[in-house]
Amino acid sequence: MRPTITAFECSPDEGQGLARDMRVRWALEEVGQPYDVRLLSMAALKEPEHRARNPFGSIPTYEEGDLTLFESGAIIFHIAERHEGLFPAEENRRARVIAWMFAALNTVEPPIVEWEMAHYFEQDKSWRDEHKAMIEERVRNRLGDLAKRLGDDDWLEGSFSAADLLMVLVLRRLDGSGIVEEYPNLAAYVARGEARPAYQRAFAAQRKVFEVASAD
Ligand code: GTB
Repeated sequence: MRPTITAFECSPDEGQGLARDMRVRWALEEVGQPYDVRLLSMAALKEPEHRARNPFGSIPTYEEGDLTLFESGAIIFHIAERHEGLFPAEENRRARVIAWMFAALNTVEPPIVEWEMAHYFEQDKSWRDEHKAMIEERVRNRLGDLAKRLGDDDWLEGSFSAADLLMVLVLRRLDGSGIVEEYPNLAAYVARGEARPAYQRAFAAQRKVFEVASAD
């Protein structure tokens, strides 16, 4: 059954693929599953109709028959379970991929989100520089550990998996900061993810939404 996902009608990232619908688009492209997109305004996100899909009034969501899911991690997990290509067949490797999915969302992403908040919303605060430096140290701690573990490997667990999909997009949230570039193997890892044809298709699809919206 063809799923429907939700995305911003007018994404604040202006087509850079930083909003979390990109995770779902990329996963669906990796497994070759066509999908429909329901575009929502910021106001529509908070309407009861959307809150029935996601109690927090956020994107992305995923509807497939009588199943409605929210939380990008849960959606990627669902797609990976039901299609070939994002989870390894071997049980222990699959368990380790799942651990890395949690690591991307629970261990690496939180300080990066904090960095974004400080970068975008604390510009006028007197304590901004001190706070930003503290957060950057936390981000560098995580990235340093991740870089050591990845080493010269292409992907986190042998071949490309749902874990890499999430980790690459989490790292992309630092685009423009120069921090990922301090770890050449991580920068190459992100570039490898971005070079995948499925990533390119997903990126082009979300970019098109921005181009159509800005042509209006
Ligand atoms: N934990 C949830 C998940 O993983 O699905 C988080 C969902 C979430 O925060 N969604 C954001 C949202 O809907 C969009 S992705 N926000 C609107 C709201 O809640 O009212 C976060 C995001 C937004 C914009 C940019 N950007 O412009 O660069 C990047 C990331």
